[in-house]
Amino acid sequence: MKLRASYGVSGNFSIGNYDYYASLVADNYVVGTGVGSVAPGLYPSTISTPDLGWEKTKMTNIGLEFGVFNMLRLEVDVYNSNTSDMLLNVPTPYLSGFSTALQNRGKVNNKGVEITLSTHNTFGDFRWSNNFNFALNRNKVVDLGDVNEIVTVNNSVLYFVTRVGEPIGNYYALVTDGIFMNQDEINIANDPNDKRIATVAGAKVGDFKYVDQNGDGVITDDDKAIVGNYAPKFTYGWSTQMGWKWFDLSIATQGVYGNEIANINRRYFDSMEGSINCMTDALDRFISVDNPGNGKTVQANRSATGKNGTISTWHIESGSYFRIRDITFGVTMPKNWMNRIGIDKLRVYFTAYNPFTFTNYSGYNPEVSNNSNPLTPGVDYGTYPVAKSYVFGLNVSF
Ligand SMILES: [Ca+2]
Repeated sequence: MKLRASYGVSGNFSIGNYDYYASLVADNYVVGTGVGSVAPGLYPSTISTPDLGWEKTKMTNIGLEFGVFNMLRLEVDVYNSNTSDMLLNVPTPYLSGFSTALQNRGKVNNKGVEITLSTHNTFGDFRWSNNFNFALNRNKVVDLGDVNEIVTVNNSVLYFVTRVGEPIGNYYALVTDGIFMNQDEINIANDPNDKRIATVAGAKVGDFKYVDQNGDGVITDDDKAIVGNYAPKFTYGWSTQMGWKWFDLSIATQGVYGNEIANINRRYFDSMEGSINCMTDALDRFISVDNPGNGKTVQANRSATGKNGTISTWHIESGSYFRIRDITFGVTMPKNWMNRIGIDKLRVYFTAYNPFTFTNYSGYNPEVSNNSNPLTPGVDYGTYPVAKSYVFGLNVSF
């Protein structure tokens, strides 16, 4: 058994080279009178940040290692880290001529646990080893300089908020509250003296109702709330290797639990506007007062009314999954048989890569494309599916 502890300061300089300079991009400009003439010119494409520096992370780590002969080994690491001068692409006022600027801004705390357990056992002819890993991380924004929150927009429709006291990069959207089931509900919503149901401008029976976060009786942009984050509650993995006489089998798996994905593909697949093919969610849609579907899915409408087209919890999904990365089954021919035909070793194997993924996520792949901007993670706007592949192989040595 071994106990270790460490403390250190590290820098992250994932600033591109010369990012503090304003860079110029070639463009044409019209000069002269009348229609003028086109002259080649340059315009600044990024804002200059002359005092841009490294991120600094101070990390404390305590680790425990525990082993029982060669059969079992357990490692537990607990860490607490504080990053200051974070490198963030922060939105800037449009009158500066730029939408974002790379700045050193704020402090964030990360704490977490990493556990690995490995076992190696032999029972007669049977060999078996396992590897388990588990990791949990929590991040929390401690300070953002002179503001309390940074709101960032992605693809012009999806909002994120990074707020002091919360994790980095939360989805920031309206929260749906079922649908308007009948005209009475619409009338209540449109009555300014009746706050039981908040007004959704232009909404008809069969459209979304929303939670009125600020209680003013009207659904507006101010009713956006934190509705999820791409950072998982924990990640885990298990791999195993087994061997018995001539046979070997190995399996590697991996999982993520407790995160959310902003599946903004649903703006098209699940809009019920019929501009492209819909998901099977359309089967549960509101059809009429007597046939309201599951009460959560809006009516089909060639052009959405109310706020059906606005990003809301309708577009946010659980991103938890468990994936079998690969399975390999092999057979090694008995040596004495092979030697008779002049072969030293012959192994036949079959491998399946990514054969199974268990998830409720409706998109192609819950490992969605990550933007380079840490303030806007977890956006699925057409993530490529992972390929399944099956390989038959033969290892021969003479
Ligand atoms: Ca409101």
